[in-house]
Amino acid sequence: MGVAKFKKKILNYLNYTSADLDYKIDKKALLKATCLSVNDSIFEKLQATNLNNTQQNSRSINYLSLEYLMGRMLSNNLHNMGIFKVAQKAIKDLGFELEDICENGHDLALGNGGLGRLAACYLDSLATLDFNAVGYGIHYEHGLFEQQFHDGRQIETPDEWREYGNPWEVCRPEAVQEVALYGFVENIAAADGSVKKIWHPGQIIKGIPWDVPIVGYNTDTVNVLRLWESRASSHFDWEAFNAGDYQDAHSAQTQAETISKVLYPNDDTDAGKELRLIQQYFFCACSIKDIIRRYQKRYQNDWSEFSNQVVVQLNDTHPTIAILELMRRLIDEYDFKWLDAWAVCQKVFAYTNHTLLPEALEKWSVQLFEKVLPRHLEIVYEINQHFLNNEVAKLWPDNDDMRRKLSIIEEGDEQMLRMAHLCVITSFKVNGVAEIHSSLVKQDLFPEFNQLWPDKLINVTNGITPRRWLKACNPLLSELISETVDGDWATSLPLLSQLKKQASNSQFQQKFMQVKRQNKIKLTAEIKKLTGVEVSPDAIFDVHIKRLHEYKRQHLNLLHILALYRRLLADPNLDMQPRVFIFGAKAAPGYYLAKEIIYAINQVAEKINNDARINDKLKVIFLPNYRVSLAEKIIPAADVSEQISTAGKEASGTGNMKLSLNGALTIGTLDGANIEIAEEVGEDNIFIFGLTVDQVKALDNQGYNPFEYYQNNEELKAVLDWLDTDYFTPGNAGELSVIKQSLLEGGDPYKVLVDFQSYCECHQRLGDTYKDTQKWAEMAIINTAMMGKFTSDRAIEEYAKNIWSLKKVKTNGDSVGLVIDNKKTG
Ligand code: 26Q
Repeated sequence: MGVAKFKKKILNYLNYTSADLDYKIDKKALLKATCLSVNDSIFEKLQATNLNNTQQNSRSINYLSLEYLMGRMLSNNLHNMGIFKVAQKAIKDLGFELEDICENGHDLALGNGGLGRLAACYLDSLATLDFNAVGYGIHYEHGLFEQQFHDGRQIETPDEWREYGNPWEVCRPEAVQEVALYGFVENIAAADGSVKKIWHPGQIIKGIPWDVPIVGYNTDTVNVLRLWESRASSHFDWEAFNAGDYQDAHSAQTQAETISKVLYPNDDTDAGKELRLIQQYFFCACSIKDIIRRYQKRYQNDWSEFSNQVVVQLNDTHPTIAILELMRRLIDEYDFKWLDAWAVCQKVFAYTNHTLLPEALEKWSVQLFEKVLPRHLEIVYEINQHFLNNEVAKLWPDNDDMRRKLSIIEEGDEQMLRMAHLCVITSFKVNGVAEIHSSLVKQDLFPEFNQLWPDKLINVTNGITPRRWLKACNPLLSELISETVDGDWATSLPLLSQLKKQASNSQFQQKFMQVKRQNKIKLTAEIKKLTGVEVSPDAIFDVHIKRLHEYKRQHLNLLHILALYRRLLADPNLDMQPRVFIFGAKAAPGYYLAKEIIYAINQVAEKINNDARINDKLKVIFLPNYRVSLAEKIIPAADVSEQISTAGKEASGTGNMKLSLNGALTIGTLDGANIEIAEEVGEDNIFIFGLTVDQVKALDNQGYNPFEYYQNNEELKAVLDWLDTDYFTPGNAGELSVIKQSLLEGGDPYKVLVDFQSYCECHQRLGDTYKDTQKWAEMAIINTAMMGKFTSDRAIEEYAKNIWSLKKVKTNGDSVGLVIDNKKTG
């Protein structure tokens, strides 16, 4: 498409859709018109992809995830459609900058953090690699809360992402589903002695599908992300209304619509809530119904092809109920024998584990489950009996300990369903998300399951899409790379290794660092805009961006900042490279200590940023409302990437990959994907510190006394004691003491004090290295050059080959623009 044609389209939409009465173009209207202009071509490709999948009868992967962190869509869709430059010129002709227009877009923030963003990257790769894939999720009315700081404290406000409509979604009334809840199960004895189960639900909810097109990069494939919104099944209770009972008429509707109202923040205190269970079931039931609907369009009631046509990936245990729902539908509605239904499920489901933290492993009270999903609980019992009596009894006969340990039902004061056990028992493959994580899943989390089924547990190291995380977010670096590297690195990221031979070339080093400097200058302006603080692009930009959690140890970073500050106060002429520490993090609303850590960082920032004595050598910036679109601004400008979780706690991390790809050097522990990043870039090009997984385990076994570290390290003691004073909270001594307490009396569960010394020394080395600008440039270039492994394309190819047995479906360009018989498409 040419510039003139695109411009004409935009103007058309402005006239006919926005009917701009002021006769002047407003940025929001221009954004909408631009989105609609590219949507024309996107939907054409979407239809063609659909038709093609039907014609080729291709097997599909159904990605089930309660979370998708898509971010903004316009710039990525333009890049993937190959019309970014065209749009840029067209918008310029209209007197605007495309970048400016994109800034008016709202993030699609239907997720919490890593797991949700991973799902979004995987959808991008699935479309780019021409796989027949559907993403299923929930159309939350409010995504992740927006974060503001009031007097340094986090305040949450609702995310209103659809306030002005969302141009990237289309409602699909033809695929509406109904979902049952509550009620009771009736047993009807048949003549042959079998028992027919009939579930009499207490409530019916409607699921409305909204489709978001997922555009592949440089290909004709456009897949779909299908998001379910809940509604009351009959729109309004007119009988009640006419009888004057307005409240009753409304309440059923309100209750039903509550289900998809809000995304749960990942918060342990929220686990176990009835609404969350209903949300999960609503989502699973709609998605399974839709998968069956699509299958039956092709095969009607012939079920023999189901497991050849359908594979379902469970993104963590959150969609586990899909297993029970498919069992229920096959047995109760399609008259499958129990073992036949089970055989289908075992071929269809695969499960990705994202955590080893015991408190994050999902459990549901049996009592609650029985109330909401009585029939599904019966199915759990039956699966468990088969499993214990056949599989467990075979390997460990008469072993009650083992039965207790592996059972889906955990005994105790309250019986609980262990969702991960159900997932592992059913799934044909279970994967962890980085080498170290997957081996810990085998060794520590599920050793007995690994003994039972030695080939079931595997690894697929996470990946990120280079389209969003380099091409779109860092145009200057992308340009430099494209000048230097042969081939399309955006689809073949390992091509970046060609940069390695430029790493010691001083001319290239200068260009590379010039790009970094430009990006830093840009971020400097953003920092000023968002916080009012001025920072210098000559300082080291040290970035710590991720959800706030004790295991991610933002407070270790804070203690080191306090140590630097103290040293500067003692000697304002200290030979230290100026540093700007940049944080971005949301804390779950109910996570008390995480919120206190945010407060502490903000208070320390306030003090340090206004302290004239230290000559601007240290600045601390906490950017509010961290989200995908903010990450896209921070990452290209980062010199240093903080990846400092306690070894063994971070399953993979993906921010580590994004930062390194954009030429930041990692300071990190040997945890998650950091280990594989170190392998790729070489240990000379990364700053590693701290305990290893084995050392953490040894310390846990022998018992650890944080007071010893406190007493034996003068600097550590001083910075911890500082938290008890009112130095950072004038007039309110002790406001920051909770952090110290958690590290001393609280037992320091994440070994912050143990790693403090080694972290400080590592930062010292890092600072010394930065002084050698050539050396630093060389290391940064090597980081970008060696990130090829971490493209989500590689990860998706591994899933397709090792788990899904999925072949690519090249869309036949001819079918684009055909008049399509809708009955034949899925
Ligand atoms: C649980 C109960 C109730 C409500 C919400 C939740 C909930 C929601 C989201 C629990 C966990 C999550 C998200 C977890 C997550 O993001 N895990 C991260 O996944 C990334 C992708 O694999 C990894 O890189 C990170 O290491 C891992 O922490």
